[in-house]
Amino acid sequence: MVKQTRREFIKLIGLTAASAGASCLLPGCAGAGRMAGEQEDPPNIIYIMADDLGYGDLGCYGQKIIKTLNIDKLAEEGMRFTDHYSGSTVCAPSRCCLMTGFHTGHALIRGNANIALRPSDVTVAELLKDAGYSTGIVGKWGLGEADSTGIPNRQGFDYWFGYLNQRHAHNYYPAYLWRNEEKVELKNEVNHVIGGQDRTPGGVATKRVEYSHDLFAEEALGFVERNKDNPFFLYLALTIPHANNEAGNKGMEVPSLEPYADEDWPDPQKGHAAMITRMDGDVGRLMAKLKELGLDNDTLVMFTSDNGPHKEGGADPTFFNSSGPLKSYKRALYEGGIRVPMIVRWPGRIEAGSVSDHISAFWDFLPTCCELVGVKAPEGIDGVSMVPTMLGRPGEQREHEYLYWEFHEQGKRQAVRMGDWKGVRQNVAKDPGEPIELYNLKNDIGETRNVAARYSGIVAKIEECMKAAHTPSENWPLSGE
Ligand SMILES: [Ca+2]
Repeated sequence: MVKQTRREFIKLIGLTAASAGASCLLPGCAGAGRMAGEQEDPPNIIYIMADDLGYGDLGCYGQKIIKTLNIDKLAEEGMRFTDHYSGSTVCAPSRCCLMTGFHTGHALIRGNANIALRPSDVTVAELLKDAGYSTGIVGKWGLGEADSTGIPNRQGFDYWFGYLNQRHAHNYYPAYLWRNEEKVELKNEVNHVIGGQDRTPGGVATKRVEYSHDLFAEEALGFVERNKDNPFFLYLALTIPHANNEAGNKGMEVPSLEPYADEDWPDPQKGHAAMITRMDGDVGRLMAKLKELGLDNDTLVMFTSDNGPHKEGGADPTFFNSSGPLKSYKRALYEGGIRVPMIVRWPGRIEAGSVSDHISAFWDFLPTCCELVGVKAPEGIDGVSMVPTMLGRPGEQREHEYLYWEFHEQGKRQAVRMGDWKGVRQNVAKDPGEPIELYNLKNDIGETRNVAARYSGIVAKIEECMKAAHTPSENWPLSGE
């Protein structure tokens, strides 16, 4: 599609939305709060996702030591969700849920395996591209290797820069990255380590010149600059503060430990904090760029993380209380593995300093984008648009009956969040009838008291949800399939 100016685009979307009868932000839509006849602009959308950043790693979520002033400012100027969940407790499935609007009981990719998105998979980027948006992704993809049907350019993105492969993305000083379908050589030199299920290279640099995160920060600014005159969607899939798993306990690679170099902490903890503060500074630069280009009021910015904090590369999630009040960390289906920060900012439209306990998840992003731009979301997805909550109309918000996760490592796990209740089942591979642990998050957010014995009716309901939510998949069998 030819790029449109903002004015042409708004005209087009007005027609599309009216003819599709989709819910939208246009005049006549309930509670839009604008004068009749006043045109409403669908926003640019910037979705920033950190990698393995914990629920407790940001100041606005209770972090006391690591400095995140710019991200905290996003929350001061926007809305903070207390009960938002990632798609999964590890990278690839989380990203698949985000892109396609399905939870891991229905998604194509339900674990960290080398599976490519298919041409038939409908991504949020394709929907936004069809709606006239210029679409870009910078950072880490993980949903298809070079030449496969899964690469970003074949899944709705006009522009792509970063790592296709997740193991490749462990190393922050890679020898190359991808720009669209072209391999871009970098000045780093790397001892490649081939390994893992997908036999792809990770590695540790022997010559460190270009830090990939810094390239991503520049690429993000460049993409916004190039698209300042047309509607755009930028998916900024940042790679820090993940560890370089191939670098042992030196895995928290960052060019400088500032502003924590002189702290009396172990180096991996300095690295963890320095990565987060570095990322925070780049979020600040991106926000400044939006202001400089006059796009501040036209742009919805979202910030989140793809799963809970890790205990890799020498990092210790207890050191900074990276999970906050939540139990456990990455790879668990306890809250610490899957509940993540979610901040949304759109000046003039989202109430500054607001907080929502709406229960939501990564698979809600696709239908949220659809509602924002006034196109119909695909039938049968698991996501529910968060737009009513974001725009201050909580009475119109459709609630999830429940959220569901399944995880195919460490004996296989399932979990359900249903209102205040949380059910977790471990060791599903051993026995699909393993007893379900039950927690009441309202008075036990740390999942410390299993109350399954007292509420057998709730446990039975959660068990039904676990059955109903899982569609068998040859790549992702649960026990007995
Ligand atoms: Ca991750």
